[in-house]
Amino acid sequence: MKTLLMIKPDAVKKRIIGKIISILEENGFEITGIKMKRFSREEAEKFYEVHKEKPFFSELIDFITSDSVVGIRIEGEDIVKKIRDFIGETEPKKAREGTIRNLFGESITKNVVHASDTIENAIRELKFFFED
Ligand code: 3AN
Repeated sequence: MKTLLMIKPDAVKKRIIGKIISILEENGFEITGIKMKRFSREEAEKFYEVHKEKPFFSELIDFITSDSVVGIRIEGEDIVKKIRDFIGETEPKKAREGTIRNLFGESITKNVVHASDTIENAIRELKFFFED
């Protein structure tokens, strides 16, 4: 099974890409792909299309296109759920201690990383970064 963890622009600006990758490796996660890119507005709107009716949608698109992002493919058993648990809750203040969002997140928008929430979304989201 595969999932996508995406490092967001706030983390790229803070120069903690390496730190996040180290934390994943130190915790035994198997990284099988890494790609940095900058989303166009159109692509970002497609990536986050499930949120298009939400009041925060334009803020989310402005933020995610404000700098590059890094797509990380991680493989393993039950990996979608394991990575979701590992990043912590959307709101960093509520995220469990030691999770990536708890350690580095500033706000509900600037929350460092995204991770696919279902197997179907993982397949869909990985295509924004990787061909196979
Ligand atoms: P998660 O990334 O934990 O699955 P979702 O799917 O609820 O969270 O939200 C998608 C993204 O939209 C989040 N990563 C977050 O940055 C942003 N977001 C969610 N809720 C809000 C909100 N109330 N205000 C601003 N941005 C939000």
